[in-house]
Amino acid sequence: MKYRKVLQNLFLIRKTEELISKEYHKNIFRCPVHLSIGQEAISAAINFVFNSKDLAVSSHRAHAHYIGKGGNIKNMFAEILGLKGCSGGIGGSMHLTDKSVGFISSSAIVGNSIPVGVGLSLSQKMENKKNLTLIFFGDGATEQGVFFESVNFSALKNLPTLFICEDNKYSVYSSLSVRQPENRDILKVVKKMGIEAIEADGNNIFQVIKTYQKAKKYIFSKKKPFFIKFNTYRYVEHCGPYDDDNLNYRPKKEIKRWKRKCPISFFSNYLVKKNIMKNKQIVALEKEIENYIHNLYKNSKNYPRPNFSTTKKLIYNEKSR
Ligand SMILES: Cc1ncc(C[n+]2csc(CCOP(=O)(O)OP(=O)(O)O)c2C)c(N)n1
Ligand SMILES: [Mg+2]
Repeated sequence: MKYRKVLQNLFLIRKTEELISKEYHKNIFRCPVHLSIGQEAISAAINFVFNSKDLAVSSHRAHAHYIGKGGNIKNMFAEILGLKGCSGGIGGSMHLTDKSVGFISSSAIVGNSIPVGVGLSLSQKMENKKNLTLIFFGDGATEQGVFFESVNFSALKNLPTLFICEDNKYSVYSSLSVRQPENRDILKVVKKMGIEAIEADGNNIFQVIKTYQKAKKYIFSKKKPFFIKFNTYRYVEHCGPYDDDNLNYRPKKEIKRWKRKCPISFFSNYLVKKNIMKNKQIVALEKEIENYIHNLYKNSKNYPRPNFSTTKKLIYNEKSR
């Protein structure tokens, strides 16, 4: 394993999100942001197993997936600033795209991108491609009707779909216990619908990589879809850059427990313990990436504004068919 590269990927996501968090109060971003601080390992592992021809779609919490898939971070900053970034400046944080690395789209409507991902995997199967589609969504999205239609269709047609549920235990302020009957296990539900499903520790990047490898092997050898549930936790508020621990919808003990399981501390401690990297080297790499991200952000401010007179062309209507 390329340890330094793994740590680099983790820092790329954390430092981008921290910068957005620090800058948010200036009111220069033209959209709300949903940060993945605490959930980085699931995205940082992507390019160790999948390549740019494997496609991906995501949800409202898309920055980490976009970066993990290799998306251009400068273009993403520009997009969030309302400039002509990765989605032409008309999408914002929740509608990211970078076709060059196979990151097709993300969507603000919970569950909305799941059938799009299944459609992409259908096209991969029809064109005999040796690639698959990664669909990232939250635990809340598994309560949408379209999730079940998508799982059913993918199972029925034996598509190369990898469903990736980031179970951070909450949908906005609601925990699983107030949303679903006790003991409903999404893995059992999905398995009964005909899809192999496993869960793993989403904060342990070794487990994440291993689980992705297992899923990929299964999808190509059995020619069937696969479902992963990664257990994880977000550290800041549902939408926005601050913590909202004062609202008390999450027990203090629970927050503390998950903060001790920080994916970056976990991996850094491993590297130090095994004498792979010294603490000093880790701190230096962190600083290097922080500066790198800062420069990308600075340069993204020079992008032009979108030309709104052309946006009409982008609206779907009968004539644009
Ligand atoms: C169809 C729909 N219903 C409700 C919302 C409001 N909403 C935005 S994010 C969200 C929570 C989704 O939770 P989850 O899928 O677990 O993702 P997480 O935010 O935890 O990453 C909700 C209810 C929405 N955007 N779309
Ligand atoms: Mg959630």
